[in-house]
Amino acid sequence: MAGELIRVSLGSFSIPSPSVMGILNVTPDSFSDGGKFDSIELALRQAEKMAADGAAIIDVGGESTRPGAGEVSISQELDRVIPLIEALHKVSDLPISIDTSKAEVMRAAVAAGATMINDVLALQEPGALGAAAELQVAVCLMHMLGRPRTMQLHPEYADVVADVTTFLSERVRLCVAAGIDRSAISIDPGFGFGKTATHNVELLANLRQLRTLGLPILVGLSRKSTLGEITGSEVDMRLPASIAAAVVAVMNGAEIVRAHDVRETVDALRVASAVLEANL
Ligand code: 7PM
Repeated sequence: MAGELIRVSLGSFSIPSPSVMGILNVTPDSFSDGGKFDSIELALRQAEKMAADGAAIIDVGGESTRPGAGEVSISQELDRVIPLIEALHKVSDLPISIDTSKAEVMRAAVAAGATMINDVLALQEPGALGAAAELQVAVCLMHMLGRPRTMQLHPEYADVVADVTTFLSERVRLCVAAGIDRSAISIDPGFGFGKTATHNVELLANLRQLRTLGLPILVGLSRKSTLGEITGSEVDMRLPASIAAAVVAVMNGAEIVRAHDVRETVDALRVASAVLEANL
């Protein structure tokens, strides 16, 4: 039956494939800030629940990448995520990923216990590539067309699947040239980041093309607006659509699924995993 037959190794850790990366946001809008201690306690409790529910990685993010969002200062981002990573590292053995594009946040997060950098800008910010190479941790390189403030205005591609594959292939080449171990790199097509619903569906349908890079594929589809466009459901009613998308992604070759609803996603991926393993 569904075991954990397949594993994927990323930098210093290895996880079953498929696995769920649990989303732990520490932005002011995600927790009503009744003081720092309260928000850390709340986030820790949420992380413990995600671990119990079967998450393989906890992704800590303090920078809103919401379309149209403003920028977060370095000190704000450090204040939000570093105390939480320190606390989390003390109580949990799960790999901790830091969702950031800033070199200083990467350094501080790894010093606090993070072993993965999840960068929606694929290490293109000043100093980020060098920091990741020095830190020698796992990285996830994501594709984005444009920048959060404007990326959804009128995204256009010659061929979205080919364009995303070419971009990621080039970023992987630059990362390896900068000294990052190829075995530490995962790639992500960046659903919703400078893409229409049609682009996102085309990417999901053709995810296998990304496998030509020979690297683990991570996807984030949880509650995204494309799922709202397809189903007509508001963001808090998109769990069934998110699960369907996660299962399709895994059947099409994704090994890591970034999700808000860990227990439900883990359960769904057990079914996908059993089917995939039947063909081994
Ligand atoms: C508002 C809009 C808030 C969008 C948050 C988001 C991804 C990610 C995010 C992803 C990887 C969300 C996004 N999405 N990192 N960070 N892949 N690697 O829906 O798709 O969580 S933020």
